[in-house]
Amino acid sequence: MSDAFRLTDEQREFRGVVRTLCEDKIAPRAAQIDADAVFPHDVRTLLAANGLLGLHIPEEYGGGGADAVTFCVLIEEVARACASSSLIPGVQKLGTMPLLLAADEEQLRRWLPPLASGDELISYCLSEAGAGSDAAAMTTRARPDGEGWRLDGSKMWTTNAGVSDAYVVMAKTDPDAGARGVSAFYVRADDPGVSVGRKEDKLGIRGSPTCQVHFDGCAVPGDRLVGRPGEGFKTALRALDHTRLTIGAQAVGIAQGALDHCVGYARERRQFGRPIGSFQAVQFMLADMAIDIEAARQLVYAAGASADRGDPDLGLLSAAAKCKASDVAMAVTTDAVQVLGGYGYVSDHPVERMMRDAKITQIYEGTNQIQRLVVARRLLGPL
Ligand code: COS
Repeated sequence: MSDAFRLTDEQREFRGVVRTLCEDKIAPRAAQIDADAVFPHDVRTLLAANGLLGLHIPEEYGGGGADAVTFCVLIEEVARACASSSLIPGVQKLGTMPLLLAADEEQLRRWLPPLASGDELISYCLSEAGAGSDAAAMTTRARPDGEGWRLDGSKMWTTNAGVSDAYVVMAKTDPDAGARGVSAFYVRADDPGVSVGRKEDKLGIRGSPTCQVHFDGCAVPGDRLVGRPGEGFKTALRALDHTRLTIGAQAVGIAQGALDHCVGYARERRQFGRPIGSFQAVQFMLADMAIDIEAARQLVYAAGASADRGDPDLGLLSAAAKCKASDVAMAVTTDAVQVLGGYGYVSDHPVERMMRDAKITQIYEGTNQIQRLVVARRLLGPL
């Protein structure tokens, strides 16, 4: 479909270039990446070489200086080919966002350039085994230690753990102060006391490693504190306001990939002497998929534009975009498997992988129940 939300000429041109790159170099790898369940270092190198791992980072720190809508276009196009691969730039933004929002100038000049070039990757550590939706219930501690801090605890569900060079870690500096007792830290993967734990065996996004990260008496210097003590929870949630819409873009990309495959299949596959696309039952399924994808895309771009304007209602729009687009992706990919019938259920076609990949978009960066909670709280205010 054409875009009612009018991308600029530059954004449309960018989309064309990225689409070609993804179709030529990433889509042919997607099935193998899923089957191997191994981080695709070749795709990381490809994205870095094309300046796509620091696209969102301001130019003064060596990045591409792209706006949020352009970043959505990138994620959508990579996810259309391979959802696992789209998490490489996606998580790079999630990990750098707390820095961009709260780090001081000296820290940004030190930490961002290797991330902008793609020489380094960074992950975001918020969730724990007992603190998922209730993120403020985290128990990871950071205690003052001489001039610096000492971190103890374990984080869970950390995307790209093990391949990342650095982690932004939310830890309690004042356990009695609830959400106001959390602080954010920049931790290097090779800092003493940091270790990567169990790698999860997942339903989808199997080429994107998800692991526990342990901090065992991990000593970091004082200048690793990001922002002020006690402001880490707000920094973490403000970062998610900027990146949940990115999950929306990923969901749109996965759904578009599934629809594109279905349309080709419906033209070719013949039953009862006719292409199955000539049956209204199939036509209406394809039409509904296209309508829902376009609606979700418009919401994602609207949230991106809200981020670019610095609107105060970004959190609401971002949560809405993530929630809507991920629900659409789950429905569209499930229908895509249905359109292909038995062929959709086996790995000869990509739609079963897309259906498995779509499921996580309803869960991570806040379950869709949490997204609805965020929207409802904005609607109702304090009760
Ligand atoms: N931006 C900045 N600050 C925010 C914020 C936002 N989007 N949302 C909340 N805050 C602030 C609040 O204003 C409050 O600060 P004050 O005490 O100074 O008023 C503080 O953060 C705590 O907020 P709140 O009381 O609403 O916290 P709750 O524990 O009730 O719940 C939710 C917050 C549930 C929204 C939050 O924990 C959440 O988003 N959970 C999901 C976590 C998540 O997405 N995890 C996935 C991680 S990536 S795999």
